[in-house]
Amino acid sequence: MKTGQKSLDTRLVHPPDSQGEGRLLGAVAPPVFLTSTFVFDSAEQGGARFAGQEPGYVYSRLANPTVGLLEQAVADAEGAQSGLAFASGMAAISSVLVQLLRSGDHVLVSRGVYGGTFALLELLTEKFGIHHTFAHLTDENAVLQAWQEQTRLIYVETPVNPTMELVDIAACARVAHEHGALLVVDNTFATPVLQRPLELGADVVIHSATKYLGGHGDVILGLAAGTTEWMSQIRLNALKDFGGITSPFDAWMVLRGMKTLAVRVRRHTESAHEIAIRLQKHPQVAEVYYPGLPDFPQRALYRQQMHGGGGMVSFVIRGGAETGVQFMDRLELCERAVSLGEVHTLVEHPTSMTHAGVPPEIREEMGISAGLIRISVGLEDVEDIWADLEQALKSST
Ligand code: LCS
Repeated sequence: MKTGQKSLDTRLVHPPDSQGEGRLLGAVAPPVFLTSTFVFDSAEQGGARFAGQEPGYVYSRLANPTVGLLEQAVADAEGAQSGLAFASGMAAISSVLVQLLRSGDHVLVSRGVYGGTFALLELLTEKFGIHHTFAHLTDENAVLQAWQEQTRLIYVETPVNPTMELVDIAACARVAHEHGALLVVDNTFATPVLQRPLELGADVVIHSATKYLGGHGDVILGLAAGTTEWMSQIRLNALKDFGGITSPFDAWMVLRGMKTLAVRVRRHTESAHEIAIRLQKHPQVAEVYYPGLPDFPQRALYRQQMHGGGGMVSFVIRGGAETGVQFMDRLELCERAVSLGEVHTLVEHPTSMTHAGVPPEIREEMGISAGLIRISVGLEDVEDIWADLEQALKSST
């Protein structure tokens, strides 16, 4: 937090509004500008706006006031100069990567990313000759060892989905910058409440706002934040021309979600921590992956870059995939569903669901075993969540 700046909790409730557009007629909640285009007072004015000689709206694929409020909100939450909103987390990731990379470049990737990101990286390799390799980027040496001559960008998730391994953000930023490269961090799992990648040296931060930022399981949206220079380039090229923009209504939903982000993330974290501790003691559970646990293998890194373990817990059930499927089918309160970071507790099986498209040998290298179950701990009473998990674990012995 900068001196004199209000705390993140306060800023999430009162996000910046540089043009006063969120307070029209004194409305406490911002208007949803459901308009595709904007009228010019004169042809000359239209021409001046197209030429960038006069500020003002032109067309909602280029900019929209409601979407703009969300872009300001994410920039403020992440401590960035500017933000951008996209149709989905994948639209954000693909637009950022296409803008920052060119044919022949190499991308160094955390050992484990969301299945959709994995598929996108494969597509970039096959169609555009942008290569990538995965590595455990857990300290500076590991990053240096994995570095290649053509590496232009490091792309990481941390905690990694779904193994919860941490990537050393500051070390990645140092090595990338020493080589004139960039670091992009997908901060979906941790959120700016628990981790601030830009302050640790990252150049661009990305969110699937479908998850914690939206928070209620009712919207798909992606966000990016970074310097005004990078964000303007992405807006004027990848976002405008590929057209993966979000709707003003969806932007409004995420703006509303972000107001309660800090409170929700704290409660998600508290409950997930408790669930992780109880799972560790359960005889049906072989291993628990949760960064907030006192015996988490990367405890020092956790303390260095995170302010809480977050709401995601993964565990390995004894008996492999078959027991895992039985466990999932017996859940009564927790929902069998992919996605994460919302009010409902969601349970999924990465091998057959989110990471089914990742070849088995790579899945294995990523630490995704057949018995791995991922829980997105929701906002229900933790005792009710545990009672459901426990009864499902008991009957799957
Ligand atoms: N980044 C991360 C870390 C994700 O987990 C996801 C989606 C995305 C990006 C893509 O965002 P979207 O386009 O869906 O807004 N993760 C999902 C998951 O784990 N289950 O279902 C979707």
